[in-house]
Amino acid sequence: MTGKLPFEALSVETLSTRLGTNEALCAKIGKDASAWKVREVGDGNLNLVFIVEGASGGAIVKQALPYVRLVGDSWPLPLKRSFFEYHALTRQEARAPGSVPAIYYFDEVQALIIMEYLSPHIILRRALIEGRQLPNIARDIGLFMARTLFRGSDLSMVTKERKADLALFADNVELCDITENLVFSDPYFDAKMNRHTSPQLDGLVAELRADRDLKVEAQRLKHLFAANAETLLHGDLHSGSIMVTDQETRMIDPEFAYYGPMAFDVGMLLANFWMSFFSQRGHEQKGKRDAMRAYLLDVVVETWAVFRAEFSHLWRTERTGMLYQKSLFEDQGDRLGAEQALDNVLHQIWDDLLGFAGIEVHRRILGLAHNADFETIADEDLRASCEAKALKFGRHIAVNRRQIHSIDEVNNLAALIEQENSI
Ligand code: SR1
Ligand code: MG
Repeated sequence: MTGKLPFEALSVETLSTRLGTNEALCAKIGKDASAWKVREVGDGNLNLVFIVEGASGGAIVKQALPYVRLVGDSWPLPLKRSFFEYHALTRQEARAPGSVPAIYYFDEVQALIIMEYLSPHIILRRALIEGRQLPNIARDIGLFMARTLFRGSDLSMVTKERKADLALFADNVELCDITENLVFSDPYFDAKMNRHTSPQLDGLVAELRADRDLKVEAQRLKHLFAANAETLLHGDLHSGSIMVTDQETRMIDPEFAYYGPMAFDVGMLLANFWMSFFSQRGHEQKGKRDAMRAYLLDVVVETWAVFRAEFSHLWRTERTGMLYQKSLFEDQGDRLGAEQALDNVLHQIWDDLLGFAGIEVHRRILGLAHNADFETIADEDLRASCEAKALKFGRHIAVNRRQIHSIDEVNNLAALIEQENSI
């Protein structure tokens, strides 16, 4: 396959013929394409994902489609998202080495990336639904977020390079548009593609849509997302974008990468741990999930602690960008001034992340793109009860974020709401 042929979607049947002479793929899995085994395993909302295995190994071939897979060709989506994913992965690897799959090949016209086959990794969301406690995720994800968010910002980068990169990613318009609508607006009105567990949640949904403070907060966050080009975000950092083994953690799928506020990635990620927490009741039939719930709250605490510690470490050792320059602080013997500024920056991230987390919870229950944590709860009454608790939690942390001063407070609130009989 050369970059000169027009785009054509791959299939299980055509992949070996079309990529059989691809040097990068042959070098990785073996030259005899007739012996390759190909499976399509994409379970995300947008793309084709193939596992290709040959005599000497395996690889992932990921290809964008010219439309949203979840909805079909009535919703066209440009192939260039593959270009942004490729460039985001290369930056993430440079800023947080070992945290993303290795890239073997990229073809912009075919919108395909050939990358490392992570095995025996599984999607983190699936592991959490199964009730698996993974010992390293908080450390690994906390480090990933601190390193990518700090090193992709004006705290670290040469400003000319950052502005050039900002211009490059500014063209990821259509994927931003998905986030801007699906996350920040659609859940709060009767948007066409919305769905929720009905009729159980109808009353609560009407209440949320009539909640002026909540809608104002959601729009403040949308404003922040659209206007605060602070750093290169992963842009879709949920538990379906992370692959794990008991020991290893890798972030995948950064096709939504865009320059936005640091708190967006952190808030979205933590929201997914809290949603997993509220969904555990629905997966309890094979045994109690008390330990799993406690584990998830610990993961939240540790992720935030690791993020803060690493961010602070980078602030003290790698603050080479044009923001809070050392000439204003340390170079004048004012280390305390630098610490005060660090405290302000972390405080701002904290403040905003609770808002982003709250609305991420809402959109996964009220919008188009739901998550398997709740969707795999077959009993609809039980599912609705888990979702209702999560919705209430999401509203509280989004609207009252200024009155919440620690992660323990948030976890205590989650634990209290979770124990309520029914909502
Ligand atoms: C139409 S795309 C819906 C969602 O899937 C992706 O994973 C993003 O989370 C997006 O919001
Ligand atoms: Mg994805």
